[in-house]
Amino acid sequence: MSSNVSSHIDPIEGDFHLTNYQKTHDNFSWEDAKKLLSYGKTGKLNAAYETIDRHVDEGYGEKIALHYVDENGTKSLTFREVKAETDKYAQILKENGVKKGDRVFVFLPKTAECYIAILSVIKVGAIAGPLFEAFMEDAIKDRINDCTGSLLITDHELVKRVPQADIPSLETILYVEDIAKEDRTGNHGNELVEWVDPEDGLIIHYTSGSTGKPKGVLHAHRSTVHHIVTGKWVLDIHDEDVYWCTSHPGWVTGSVYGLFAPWLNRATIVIQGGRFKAENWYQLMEDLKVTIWYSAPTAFRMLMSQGDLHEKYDLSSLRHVLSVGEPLNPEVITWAHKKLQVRIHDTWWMTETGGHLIVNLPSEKIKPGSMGRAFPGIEVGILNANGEKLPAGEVGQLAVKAPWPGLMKEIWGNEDKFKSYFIYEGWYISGDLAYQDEEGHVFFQGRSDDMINSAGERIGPFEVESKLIEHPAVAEAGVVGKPDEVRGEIVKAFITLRPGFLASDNLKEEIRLFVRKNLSAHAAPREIEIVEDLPKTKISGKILRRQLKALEVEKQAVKS
Ligand code: 6R9
Repeated sequence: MSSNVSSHIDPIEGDFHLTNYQKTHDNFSWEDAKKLLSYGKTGKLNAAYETIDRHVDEGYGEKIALHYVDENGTKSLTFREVKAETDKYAQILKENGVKKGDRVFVFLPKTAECYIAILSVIKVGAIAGPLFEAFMEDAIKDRINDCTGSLLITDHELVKRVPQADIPSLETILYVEDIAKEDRTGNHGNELVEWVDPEDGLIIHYTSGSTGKPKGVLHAHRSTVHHIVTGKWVLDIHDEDVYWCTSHPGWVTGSVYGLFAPWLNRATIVIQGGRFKAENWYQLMEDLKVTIWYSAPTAFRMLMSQGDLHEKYDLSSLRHVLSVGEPLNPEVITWAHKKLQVRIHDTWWMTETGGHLIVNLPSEKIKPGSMGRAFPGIEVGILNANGEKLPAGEVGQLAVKAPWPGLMKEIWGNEDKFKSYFIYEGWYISGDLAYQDEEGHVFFQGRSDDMINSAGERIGPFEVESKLIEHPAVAEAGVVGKPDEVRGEIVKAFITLRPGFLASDNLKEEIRLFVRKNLSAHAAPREIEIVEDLPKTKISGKILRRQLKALEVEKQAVKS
């Protein structure tokens, strides 16, 4: 298959203001990063130490580490204060018997405590399992059960969604409200730090594929090297920066580029609670003088739909903007360039890759429609079905030469799944389809499986289908991503009804709320269509999601 898609918009030249900045990072390699960390000195490291405590030891304790913003205003903490808090949490974890390698989950809204809790788990050598704040009972149960989590840090509100009786491994629940009341000073030097090997477990993120329940992608402490280097080169972090990543640490973007990468580079980060609201976002950037901003196409499209709202705000502090998670429309890049006077730098990576692999470096030209080029030291290949490299312009499987420092360590308890990413000798297969042009720019063309990407969030159709058929009215379900202007895709469910149930809007709404209540808001179908039959394969009777999806795409083509 040859591509006929090429960008109809002229490239935007590199930002030479940024080039000067970037010069200071040139030649900073994976090896140089190791030398900055205790890794290079002792062979051991601890990502929590490197992220926060190291800066205190190096004399930056009084620098602001975070601004936490909510409806009550802004609260700021220095690196010394964040260290003291993680020490306090770490002490409590140890008193509760947490040991190296234990899985400890954190289920909190986007607050300073959420970041502190994650770091404290890592500090004592345990594996952090951050959970997205919108998860409901089944999503939480499945994840903690899968890797037998023994302890959970949450609050008195969210705990109502934790079905404790169904999670036998969960021995202890700690509440941030109670920890806050404990009066202990947290200046502990380094004695709470568990020094670990680069291959030891750091964090586990659950992510969806097209079949089965979400998989636990386990990352190792060695990823720190990937985080610090891409934080410098791609995020372009410098000491004076105020950095804002809008993602919750329950998603890999929120942990790697919301917490690790900026703090490894000693940035002041912004943590904002609450949902998307254009006015609040612009106001926050003006008030805190945000200089680097990492968000997602859906958010940019929502801002773009607000017309000239941005004119009411002073956004002149912004110097570097990045995007991730879903295709970034050329129109959005042009809008931001004209109206906000910034270039949006797309980045491509996945939960499994642990860090950026395809990027638009600040000093290079951007081709709207392309995700960028391979990060220095990374080899990208577009492969055919035999695992052979295709020439420029041909669409194939987007693959990356393995390994690299941030690559996942394993899929929890599922070696077959892990191996399925490496079916061609030496390559990691992403599941995305793409082509590369003569200059190496990579153009995303879709997924090769049925995974849904709604507003940058990965949703596995199987998980939603399984939940749908738990509803008494639903006989069978096929779930697909329906193209959508703002969200990229929305979750659309085709269902057949059990005998005795009549199709109605009320029933559809009830079924939608059933998924929302038991699984999560983002996975609940925005559209449900009741059909007589679902298309199936003749031999095995599998539901043909591809056919359902083709129908949706056709319907939309007719409309437009
Ligand atoms: C970090 C993250 C990974 C999937 C990936 C691809 C899609 C990510 C993209 C993009 C187009 C980009 N994706 N970045 N699609 N342009 N710049 O998103 O991880 O949640 O695991 O999703 O997201 O399909 O395979 P994750």
